[in-house]
Amino acid sequence: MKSICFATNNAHKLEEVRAILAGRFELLSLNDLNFTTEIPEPYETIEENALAKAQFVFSRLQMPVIADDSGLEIEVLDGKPGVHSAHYAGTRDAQANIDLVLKQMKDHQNRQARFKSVIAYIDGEGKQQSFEGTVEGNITKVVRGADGFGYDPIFMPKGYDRTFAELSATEKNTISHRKRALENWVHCLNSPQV
Ligand code: ITT
Repeated sequence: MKSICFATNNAHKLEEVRAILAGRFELLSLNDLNFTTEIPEPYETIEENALAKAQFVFSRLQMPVIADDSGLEIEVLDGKPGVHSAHYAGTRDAQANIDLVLKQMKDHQNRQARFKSVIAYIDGEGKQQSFEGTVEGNITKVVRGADGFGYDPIFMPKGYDRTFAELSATEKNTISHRKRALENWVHCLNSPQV
């Protein structure tokens, strides 16, 4: 089975991606590879940061790498928190981030939002590609559910009456932005090269 490093320090992402890719790759975490250097995310777009994370790790480990950069884009907030999702309220505190979003959304009827994930892949030879996945939904007025991570308790995917935090991990991993981006990547890997 092909070994690939997943360049993330987010244990929830690691768990989700391991479940989504189960049986297809041996996914090595930064921890498995004793990689402890902090990975910079200097850019103002999700696309650029995904690639930057993969490049940073590839340049040091010289092995196939994937990285995920992701975020929640809310229509009436002009796409915020977006690339700043992880630290939106100033720290990595998920509850503080949620509280800030709910406060900013207090007077808005339009609750449309989407999660976006970009998976950057660098193969063993250094060839780079990126794959996007999105899931549309709405921001709830109150927090609902305890599973998942980040903004899951306030994101209700279109067609569901439960938030991501009320869905089982299997249900979330069937429809999520991360699943869709990974699916695009795997599809490309399996397609004959021209
Ligand atoms: P790594 O960079 O180490 O992968 P990170 O958490 O810093 O981990 P990002 O910079 O990509 O990752 O920030 C993504 C943030 O967007 C994440 O911390 C959550 O706040 C939010 N987010 C992304 N995907 C999410 C999901 O599936 N459910 C809930 N929140 C999510």
